[in-house]
Amino acid sequence: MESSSNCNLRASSSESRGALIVLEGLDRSGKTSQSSRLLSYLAGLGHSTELWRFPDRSTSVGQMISAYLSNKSHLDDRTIHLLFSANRWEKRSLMETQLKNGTTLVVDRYSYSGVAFSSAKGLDIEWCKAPEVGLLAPDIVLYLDIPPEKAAERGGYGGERYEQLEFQKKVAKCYQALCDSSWKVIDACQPIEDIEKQLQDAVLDHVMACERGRPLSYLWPR
Ligand code: Z5A
Ligand code: MG
Repeated sequence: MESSSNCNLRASSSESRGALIVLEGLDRSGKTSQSSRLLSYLAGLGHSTELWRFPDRSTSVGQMISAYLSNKSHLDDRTIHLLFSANRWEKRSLMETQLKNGTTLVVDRYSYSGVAFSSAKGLDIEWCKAPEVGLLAPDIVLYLDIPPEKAAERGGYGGERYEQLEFQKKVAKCYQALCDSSWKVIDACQPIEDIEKQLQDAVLDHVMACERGRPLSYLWPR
């Protein structure tokens, strides 16, 4: 019995898969720009790769989130938190399918945005993490680190709800509380091309390890 379950473990841990790569950071830290560049880089090396982003505004849950972010609707803080989480859960099984098919996913914002933005409003961090438990854990989190004042200087802070300097300062502190060994922190004040190169260097080992059969893991890793 024991030896057969060990065999199963070995079998499942040697299945090749794609890597789950997440980009996180404050508004205007460069996540979307760098996600596209990373996608092109990995695709150019011949890896099957897709670009994902959260919130995914194309779903009905995503449309409720979009209306909230653009101040067209008002929702209680816990309600919107759970909608952001639901928006990830509705994509979870597709995410697993794609990874198991060998596709690497470059994901622009994930559960860390969910927890950082909601806990910045004063919600308990453990309460914020709870609905994320069981989602797939990233193989690496690329955190684009920028002082909130510098991010604000990049312009483009427009109508969306969280695009305010004082709030972004609180979010930055909340992100710090989430940083663990799966994170690679990159100075996001550098030139775009320098950051791009550092991200490329950071992901390759993970992509290869996943191709060699690193098992999937789940939030939140200990
Ligand atoms: N949110 C949440 O509350 N809970 C959740 O669970 C999730 C999200 C998933 C959605 O934002 C909002 O939802 C977000 C968090 C919250 N609210 N806030 N704040 P979004 O992801 O849709 O936001 P966005 O419109 O994509 O903006 P962004 O993410 O803030 O920007 P970015 O992607 O990090 O930056 P960028 O678009 O790549 O670059 C911004 C500008 O800076 C642009 O002009 C670039 O050319 C420039 N840039 C980029 N890099 C550099 C460097 N290195 N130097 C100089 N200039 C640069
Ligand atoms: Mg973006």
